Amino acid sequence: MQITYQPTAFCRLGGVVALFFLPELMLAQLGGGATPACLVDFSLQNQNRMVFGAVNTECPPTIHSIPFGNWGVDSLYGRREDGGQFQGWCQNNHDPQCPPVGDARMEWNSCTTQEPEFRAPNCFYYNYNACYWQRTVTGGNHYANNFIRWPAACPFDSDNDGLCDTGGCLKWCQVGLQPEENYMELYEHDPPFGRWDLVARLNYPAQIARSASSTMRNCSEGFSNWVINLHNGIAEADMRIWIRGGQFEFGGCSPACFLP
Ligand SMILES: [Ca+2]
Ligand SMILES: [Ca+2]
Repeated sequence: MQITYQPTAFCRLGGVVALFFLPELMLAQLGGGATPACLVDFSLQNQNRMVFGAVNTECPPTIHSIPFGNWGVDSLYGRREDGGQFQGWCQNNHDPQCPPVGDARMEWNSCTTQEPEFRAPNCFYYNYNACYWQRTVTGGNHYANNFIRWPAACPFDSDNDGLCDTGGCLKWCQVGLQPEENYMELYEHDPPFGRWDLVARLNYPAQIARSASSTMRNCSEGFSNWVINLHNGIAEADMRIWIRGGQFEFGGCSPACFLP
């Protein structure tokens, strides 16, 4: 069976958008019920995390860790976790004001305006900008690990020299996010009950990552640029897309050409 793909039919897949090109795909041969595709693995990362506005998710009356909390991230491709998705600066191993809620937690003061006791300036509860702001003390965090499966054409010999030159992963080693898709929602975690309180939403402009090199079989590593969120008066961080790799899934393809 021969099918001609219409690019507009799959340029949007699960919220991912191909921003830079809409390739004229070659005729694809399908068989065996499987579909050829380029599977791209990626992560979303943040860095330079900073908090300077009103956050009141861990204030009295509460029974656990006033005023500190560990934060997780919801995004289009990842769900919040009580781990290291948006690390702060206060670590229970080293900083006595942080509650003992787990070795890896790097927490944030999460009661910044409601209670006079925890307001800035206070060098016990703020570690940056003359003890008015908070800034992370660690580097890049991953807040989503996911993959996208692009429908792709079978490898094809367009000039009849016996070598495949079109199709496969060649044009699909990329992951893009439109502005409405590119956000981090920060949540503060309450350990004993597994409850989460919304801290802030960080919105970002469009971003795209492309592999440094693409072949019909594989995608190499690649990164988008770092970009900072639109100002929200509460928190900020840079984000980027990291393509970890990718590979072509042959589906029903049996290319009648040599695949380098
Ligand atoms: Ca809380
Ligand atoms: Ca060829």
